[in-house]
Amino acid sequence: MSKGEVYLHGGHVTSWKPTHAEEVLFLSGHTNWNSSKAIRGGVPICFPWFGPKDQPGAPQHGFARIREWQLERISEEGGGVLVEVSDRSDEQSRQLWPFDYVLTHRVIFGETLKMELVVRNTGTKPFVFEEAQHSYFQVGKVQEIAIDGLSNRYVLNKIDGKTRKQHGKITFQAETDLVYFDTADNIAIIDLLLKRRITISKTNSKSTVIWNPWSEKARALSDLGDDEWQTMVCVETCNIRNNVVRLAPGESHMMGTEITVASI
Ligand code: TA6
Repeated sequence: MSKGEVYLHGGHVTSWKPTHAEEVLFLSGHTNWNSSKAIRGGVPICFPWFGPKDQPGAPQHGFARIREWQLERISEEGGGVLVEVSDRSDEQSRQLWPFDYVLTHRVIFGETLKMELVVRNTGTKPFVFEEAQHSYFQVGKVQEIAIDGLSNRYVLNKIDGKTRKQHGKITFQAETDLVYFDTADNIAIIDLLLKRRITISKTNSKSTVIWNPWSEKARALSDLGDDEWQTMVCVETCNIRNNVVRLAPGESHMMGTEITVASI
């Protein structure tokens, strides 16, 4: 049987272990289990913006990952277990973002991990938002993995601010913070040390972020162990920057990620 975990804090998936397989997601042993902080690892939900926002009191990556969500449903679905959680706008969210919404995260833990994030505009004004399933994956050693599926895409390197075209697979030799645009294809993490290939299949997601903080930045993060950066990589299903989403009143949008693991 597969196993998984989801927290109401942030509607956040922290673990998924398919039958006879090791944990697929990375979760920091130094996470701040504090209601005002995001969990470090698993799948933080970034909404309604991604990254920093130039507004007093606006948290990095939006507020969804530090709010308390509601449990809507737990049921069996297609041989797996569906857990559905939701977050809706209130006075506190409207102080930071003056719109009405319902966010639903539908997670199916089975032999694949399927996550659907649905944003619904429940107000009377149209809005524009960014979103991410900021997934952290457990890897053998980040210096020895390769990521396939983003070749020929335009990529913004947030470290030097330059945009270029990706040629071939991505490998890691230093701090990496890359935003790929117009990416619809499957992405694979090829991990020769753990002898597995993790495939990430996205729905209605046009951007993908690849992140590893490397040693210096990891030391500056109080909720990440000094060496933990070596066994994690983020491959994030997003709609950000040029790929923001617009919703008229009454409309909704679903962005999804399905993760599969195979031995190599
Ligand atoms: O997704 C990459 C990123 O935006 C990086 O720039 C990096 O700072 C990371 O997210 C983690 O952000 P956090 O707020 O969770 O520390």
